[in-house]
Amino acid sequence: MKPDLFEAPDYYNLDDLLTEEHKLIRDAARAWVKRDVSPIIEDAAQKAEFPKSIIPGLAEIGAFGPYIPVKYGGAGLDQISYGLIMQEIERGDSGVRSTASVQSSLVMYPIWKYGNEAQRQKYLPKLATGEWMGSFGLTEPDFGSNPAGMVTNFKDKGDHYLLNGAKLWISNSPFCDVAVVWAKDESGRIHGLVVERGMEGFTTPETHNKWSLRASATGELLFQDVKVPKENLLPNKSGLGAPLGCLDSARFGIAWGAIGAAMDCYDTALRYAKERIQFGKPIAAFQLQQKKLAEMITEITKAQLLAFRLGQLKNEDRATSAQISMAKRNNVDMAIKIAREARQMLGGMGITGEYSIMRHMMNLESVITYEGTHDIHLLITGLDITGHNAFK
Ligand code: TGC
Ligand code: FAD
Repeated sequence: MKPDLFEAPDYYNLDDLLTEEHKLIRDAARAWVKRDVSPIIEDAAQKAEFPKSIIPGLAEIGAFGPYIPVKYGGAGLDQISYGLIMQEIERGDSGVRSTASVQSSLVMYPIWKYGNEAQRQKYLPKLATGEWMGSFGLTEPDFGSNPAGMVTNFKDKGDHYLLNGAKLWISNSPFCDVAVVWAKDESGRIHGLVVERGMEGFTTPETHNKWSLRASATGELLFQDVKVPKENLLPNKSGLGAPLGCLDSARFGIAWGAIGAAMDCYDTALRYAKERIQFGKPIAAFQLQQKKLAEMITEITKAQLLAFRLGQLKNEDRATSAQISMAKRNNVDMAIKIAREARQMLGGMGITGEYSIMRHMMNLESVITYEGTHDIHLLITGLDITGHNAFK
């Protein structure tokens, strides 16, 4: 892979809106990605391996629980800092950002928000350092966009719960130490349970043959009569709103992360276009290529503004789920379109692993599907503005 020469576009001087702390956090994450992710990520993706060696680095830049209070091992930062960290990590690779999103928003967040003090003390500090890695089990083979239909369930057996079922498409599952699993009780109400590796009947087979997020490990969570101690149930929230609340936090991070992938594609294509000579001129001098680049920077700038404003609203605890959906949907769509255009600008070189663009493009096919598909987020906006539910 070519050396990482990334220069971040900031067409509307958005840095002026950031605090010094935001910039320090962002720049530290950016430098870490350049130093520790870029040199190894193409190889990891080609081999379809999650590069576990980067776990301590992710913890060091605050990517595990950026907004979780310091007393639980988190970084105690605001939501814009969280977004900036996700942006920089996904600039490197969406799969690496996935690992951080899951750990922070889908594992640490529910334990922090819905867990009791003993659960927070037990799990959060180890998750913050990466000593323990987590996964989040909501999706099932027959229930993806419609998680309310889940069939994974647990029965009260007096001194423990007995858990049965299967989760599919679970990021980090093959190596997770703990899994936050959503399952129905005997009355059909959804609860979160923390399942630990080593519990009898709990297995995590890996899903192979992915053309997307190849540097992220994806798998199943299988439960066959797993005895889960009663103290592992998250007591402070139940119902579908509990897992959906976690998704709000992760979708927010993705809205920022996708900007990183888009920035990397744009920056790579711009540099290439200035250097690549055809018909005696740099291809950057042709109108057709300028149209692509001009539209890319326009869309990136719009996405940055959307994410920044959403970050302000989230800091004030005023961001609605529908606002988060709009940003996730828009920004991932923006990134995937930029990746496709940027790939073409590199001609044949664009399909090789010498450049990051094709990897971003393939990764974004997952990002546009997980955490609510492109269609689902449109329907969330539709419901929000019309009051009519078009899901069912
Ligand atoms: P609905 O009747 O609308 O809602 C049920 C209850 O949930 C509440 N609620 C929310 N609460 C918090 N945040 C949200 N975003 C919420 N959306 C809804 C709602 O108020 C209600 O509460 P209550 O108290 O009245 O019961 O539910 P529905 O069954 O009609 O479904 C709505 C729909 C389709 C929007 C929802 O099911 C959905 O978002 N589906 C998409 C599923 C999804 O996103 N799955 C993601 C799995 S995790 C993942 O992909 C991780 S990828 C990780 C990575 O690698 O980065
Ligand atoms: P389906 O729900 O079957 O959807 C298929 C198609 O139908 C889509 O185009 C969808 O938009 C459309 N559709 C569905 N319902 C409607 C409707 N009402 N109206 C119109 N169109 C509709 N899940 C987890 O729980 N944890 C994870 O860590 C996790 N990580 C993932 C990692 C990867 C790499 C991938 C690919 C997925 C991951 N997921 C995870 C699962 C992800 O959230 C689901 O794939 C996603 O929610 C869609 O579900 P599905 O794949 O079953 O598609």
